[in-house]
Amino acid sequence: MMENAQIKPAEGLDLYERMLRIRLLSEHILEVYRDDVMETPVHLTLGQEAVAVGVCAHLRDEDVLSLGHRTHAGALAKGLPLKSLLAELYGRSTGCSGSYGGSMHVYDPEHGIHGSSAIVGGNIALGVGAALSFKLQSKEGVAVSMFGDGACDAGVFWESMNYAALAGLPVLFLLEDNQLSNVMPKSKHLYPDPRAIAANFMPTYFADGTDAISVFLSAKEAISEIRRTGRPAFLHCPTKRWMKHQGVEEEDLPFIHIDREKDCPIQKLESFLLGARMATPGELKQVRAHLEEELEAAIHYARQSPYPPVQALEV
Ligand SMILES: Cc1ncc(C[n+]2csc(CCOP(=O)(O)OP(=O)(O)O)c2C)c(N)n1
Ligand SMILES: [Mg+2]
Repeated sequence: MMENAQIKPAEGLDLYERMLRIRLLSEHILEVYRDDVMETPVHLTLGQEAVAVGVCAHLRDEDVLSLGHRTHAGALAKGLPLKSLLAELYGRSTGCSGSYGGSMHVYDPEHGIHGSSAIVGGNIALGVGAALSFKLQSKEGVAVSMFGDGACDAGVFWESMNYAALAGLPVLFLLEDNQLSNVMPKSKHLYPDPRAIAANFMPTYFADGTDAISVFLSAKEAISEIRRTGRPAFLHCPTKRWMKHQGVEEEDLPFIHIDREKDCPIQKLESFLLGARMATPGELKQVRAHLEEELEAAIHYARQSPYPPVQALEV
């Protein structure tokens, strides 16, 4: 896939920047989380950055992204400012949800994030609702429901695809398939192949979820088809979860095999951009330096921000 990629250098660099921003945030969380400065459960997206970034590259601010419990990659890729997410993780009133949401409940309507849901599968229907709203208001817009393989076990997955297909709604069903539902492998929790089932309702697409270019190209096709027809589509992206389901410990399930070099979406993109002479090592270094500065500023902003006042708890 990578060799023949039809992608412009600026698009490639943009994917790189967005993925690295997410990665640096994860690394910061790994550094400080054990000090209890972030009193929120965190579901890290280490190793999974390419899925959100490859899809969101084709979305506009007014398009909607409906997220579940694993929010960081999607939220940042869609445009939630880093400092706003970081302040939320630090429990400060300047956070994107005013400190009341934490990692699983992010909110940024300006960038098409109307909340996220920790009810596994629940957010699939919320994305369909956003697509219905676009249709009823004759607004251009695409909604993306991003969910995991675990969510495919839930009835709402089927109900949402059924209604979206029946009503003809502009929604992308984005399956970020890390092949785990908490500690349970997909083979133990999901009988059918979700893409084969989705094919009864809508066109389906596939991408290697550890490869940003693969996701970018498949998402481009899927989203342009949705914009053209106003109808739903399904995109399946197998990927790998590097960490335990929740928290800052590395995955240690005996049946999971991660090669942090081969499976790293950022390293893959780096090699591609350099190999195709779409970027120089200096340019990639510059991107990293700029992101490190941005992160430092965001950490400072978050730590300087006030906790919400006690009065805010009064109804
Ligand atoms: C309705 C519901 N059932 C169970 C849970 C507990 N739970 C939280 S995350 C999770 C696993 C979800 O797996 P998946 O949808 O594949 O997402 P991933 O964590 O892999 O990104 C479960 C079972 C929940 N939050 N909501
Ligand atoms: Mg999963």
